[in-house]
Amino acid sequence: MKGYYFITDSKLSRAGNRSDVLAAVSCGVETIQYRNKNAETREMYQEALVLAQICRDAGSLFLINDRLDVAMAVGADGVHVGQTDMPCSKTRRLLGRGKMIGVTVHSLVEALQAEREGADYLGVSPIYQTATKPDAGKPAGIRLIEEIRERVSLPLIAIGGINHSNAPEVVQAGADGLCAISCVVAEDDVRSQIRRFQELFERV
Ligand code: 3NM
Repeated sequence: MKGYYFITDSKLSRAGNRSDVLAAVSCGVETIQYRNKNAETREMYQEALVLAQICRDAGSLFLINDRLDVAMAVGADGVHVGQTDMPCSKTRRLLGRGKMIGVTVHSLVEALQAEREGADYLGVSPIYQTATKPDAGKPAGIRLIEEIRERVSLPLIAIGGINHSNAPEVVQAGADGLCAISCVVAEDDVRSQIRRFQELFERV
């Protein structure tokens, strides 16, 4: 797992999740995560069905944030869980070996635990201050990426307050990939915002 990683945000999106996901897959984004903290289950299921098909057609991985049930119902490629969601070890038992599990970590201790519990990749967060997730907690800075990089060989996806000016230091610190939400989906041209991040990975 490498490069720009896309997460939906229907509250911040100008064009809507479907349009954003179409833009992301047209840029060749490897992993798309459907995250929706506000929808009822039925709405989430129906939207996930549509997005899963778009990703399948494009050959992108489709993951769902937190909702293992929705992921299983739509045949997603896996789930992404946080520290207050279903534990990674349990998620693995429910989901099986063939699916992908990402775990958000805020410290080296959490990273080592997620690795032991069978995570496929780690979301390292929050790197910088972000208004997109009000409960994200205190920014860890790029030192957390360096610290985890030294001890863990899983792919690391950095998230939280990342933009075009701070992204280079995030990659330099050892992140395999990064996610930036507000500075992509809240802009007019989602594709060109994504391309700018992808070009960064092509350079390094
Ligand atoms: N998770 P932006 S921060 C979805 O810290 C998410 O776990 C975070 O949005 C975490 O790129 C975040 O606009 C939002 O800062 C990131």
